[in-house]
Amino acid sequence: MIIGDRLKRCLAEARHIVAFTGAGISAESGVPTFRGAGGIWNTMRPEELASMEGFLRNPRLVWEWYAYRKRVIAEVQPNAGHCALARMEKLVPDFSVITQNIDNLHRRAGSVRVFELHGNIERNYCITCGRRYSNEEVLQAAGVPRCAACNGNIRPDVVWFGELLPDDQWEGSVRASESASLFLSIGTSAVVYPAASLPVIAKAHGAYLVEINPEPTPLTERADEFLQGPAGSVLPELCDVLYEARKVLP
Ligand code: BV8
Ligand code: ZN
Repeated sequence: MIIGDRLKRCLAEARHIVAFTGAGISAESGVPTFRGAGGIWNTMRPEELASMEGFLRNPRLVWEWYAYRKRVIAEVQPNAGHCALARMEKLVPDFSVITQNIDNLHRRAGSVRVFELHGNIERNYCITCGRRYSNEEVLQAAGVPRCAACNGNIRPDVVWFGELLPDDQWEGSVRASESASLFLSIGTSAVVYPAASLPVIAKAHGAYLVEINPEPTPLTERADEFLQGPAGSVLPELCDVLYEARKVLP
C-alpha cells in the first residue's frame, strides 16, 4: 500500500485522530459481516432478528441467533487491525475509536477511548425491570432466558433497528467527529444511520477523510483518500508511518 505525502503529513501533524469502524475490521478475526460476500443479511432479514418487533414476535429465534453470535465472538481474537488502532492511540495525544461493532474486540485489543454506538454483545438486560445479566448467566438458559427477579424476557444490550443509540455514546461520537483533524472510516458499508453520518460531519468540520475498505462504498466518492485493502494489512502500515513521523517530532 502506498501512503502518499499528504496522508503522511496528516498522520504526523494530526491533533485528533478518529477511527470509525464497522463489521469489516472484525472480518479477519472470523466474525461474519452483515453485507457483501458471506454477509449475515444475505440469508437473514435484519428486521426479523435485530429489532424489538422481531424479538417480541419470536424471542426464541432471536435468542438462538444471538447465542450463536455470542459463542462465535467469545472464541475469536482481535486482529492486526484492532491492535494497530490500540497502538496508534498511544502515539497521538487525542485518539478516539467509534465503533458500530458489538464484539468488544477494540477494548480486548487495548483501545481505551472507545465509543460503542450499537451496544455490546457481552451485556444483557431484562426488558421489564432492567436488571443486567452476563453472558455466562444467559447462555446457561435453555431457550429464552428469563429474569430471576421478575421473570421478564432478557435481551442482548445492543441497539436494534428503529431504536435510539445510547445518548452518551452518540453525543461523544459527534463531538469527536467534529474535532477530528484526521477521520479514518474503516470496514463499514456506510449505509446504517445515524452512524454513517459521522464521516460526513467530520469532513464538514475540516477533517481529512480516509476510507479503508477492500470495496468502494457510498462514502468513497466523498473521501479525500480511499485506501483499497483489508484493515488487517492497511492499519499496521498506517501505524508504522505514524510512528516514524511522530518519532522525529519534538
Ligand atoms: C435509528 C446492532 C432513529 C445489532 C445494528 C426504515 C425503518 C426503520 C429505520 C430506518 C429505516 N430507514 C433507515 C432507518 C434507520 C436505520 C438504518 O439506517 N437502516 C439502514 C439499514 C437503511 N437505523 C436505525 O434503525 C438506527 N436507529 O435510526 O433510530 C430513531 C429515531 C426516532 C425514534 C426511534 C428511532 C439503529 C441502527 C443500529 C442497528 N443495529 N447492529 C447487531 O449487530 O446484532 S446495525 C449493524 O449494521 C451492525 O451494527 C453493523 O455494524 C452496522 C453497519 O454495518 P457495517 O458495520 O458497515 O457492516 P457491513 O457488513 O454492512 O459492511 C462491512 C464492510 O466491511 C463492507 O464494506 C466490506 O467491504 C468491508 N470489509 C470486509 N472485509 C474487510 C472489510 N473492510 C476492511 N477490512 C476487511 N478485511
Ligand atoms: Zn426483570
